[in-house]
Amino acid sequence: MFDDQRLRPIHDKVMSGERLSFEDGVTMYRSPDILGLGAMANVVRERINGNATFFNVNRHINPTDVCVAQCKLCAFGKQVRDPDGYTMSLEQAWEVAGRGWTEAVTEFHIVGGLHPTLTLDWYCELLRGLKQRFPRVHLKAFTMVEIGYFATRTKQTIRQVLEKLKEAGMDSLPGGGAEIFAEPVRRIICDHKIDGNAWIETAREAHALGLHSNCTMLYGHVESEEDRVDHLLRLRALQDDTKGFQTFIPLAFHPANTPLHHIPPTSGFDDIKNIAIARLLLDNIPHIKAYWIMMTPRMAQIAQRFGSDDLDGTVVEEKIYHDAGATTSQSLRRDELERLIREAGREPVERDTLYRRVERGAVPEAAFTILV
Ligand code: V47
Repeated sequence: MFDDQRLRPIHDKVMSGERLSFEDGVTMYRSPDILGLGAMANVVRERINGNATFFNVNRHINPTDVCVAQCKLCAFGKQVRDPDGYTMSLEQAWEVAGRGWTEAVTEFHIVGGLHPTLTLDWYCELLRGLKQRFPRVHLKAFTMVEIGYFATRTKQTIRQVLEKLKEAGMDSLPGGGAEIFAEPVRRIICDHKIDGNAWIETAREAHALGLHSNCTMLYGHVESEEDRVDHLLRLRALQDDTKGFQTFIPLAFHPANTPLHHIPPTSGFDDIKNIAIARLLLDNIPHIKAYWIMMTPRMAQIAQRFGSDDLDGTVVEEKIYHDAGATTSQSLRRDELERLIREAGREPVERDTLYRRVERGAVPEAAFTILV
């Protein structure tokens, strides 16, 4: 089964359910045996999620791309005085949310730049207005980085900010902004962002308030294999404490239009390896998402046999990856997602943000039921 004999002891551990170590992680990243890694990851994926591949019907909303952080990894954030930058009014954001309301969206995914003047009250009002207009839609809003920024700007604690946003309608948090926790790497790719410890501690606070979140890792820039494993194991350690992460999403760095444009894009080989290794190391996080916008639908489909059990959703409008040169479409219909999943031999399962099954009626665009 293995081209690379170094994977044998890892295989024995995986089969007996033993936790993998830091050294195992580095060995896997250094191994070219993508089929061996994929076979092991597939065993774990089927153990946890059977034959299901999950997707959801969601819409992204990015209220502003104006950002004081100016991370080198990013092509989305615009400087305060950049004429190309935009900031929606509350009415515009609510209007955008309703655009293309043909698939009975179950989730709004809301993230934006670190804006210099928008207030926490403005963000609370944004959420309240969305809940008023779309009461059944789950609001997955604001990365740990945005939460940290709101706290600094308003001189409140992380907990106070989270409580206010939760009260206004925030249901959970997306996984962005984690990048790579190792400080020397962070100094190069995102030096003005909160540090790795602050990201972890903000997630801990959110989980303690009963808010679930996702988590991510940005790979394929200046990080080492050790940095990747360190990042994954720090996520795993937090999950041991809180059980608050729902899904992990490995994110391939897209260099176009960023100050790091000289870095070559990741290969399909590395993208698939990251899915498989995440599935093997993150034994306590239930889902591994192959974000089709980032990987392309073709690779996200292949990933369903290499450890992933989720494709993300319909998305509708995507800016962060498309500003950085993504050539994927901006949206997929429900039936297109289902076809990709079926062709991979998996059972398509529409989920809500909390991974409860969603049932559609005779007119799927009109109504849905969340099965508890
Ligand atoms: O935090 C920014 C990354 C993230 C680039 O939680 C870039 O369900 C590659 O977190 N190249 C945002 N990546 C996306 C994200 C996400 C996406 C889908 C689902 C979920 C979820 C979360 O994208 C950022 C950053 O890590 N990013 N710029 C770039 N040039």
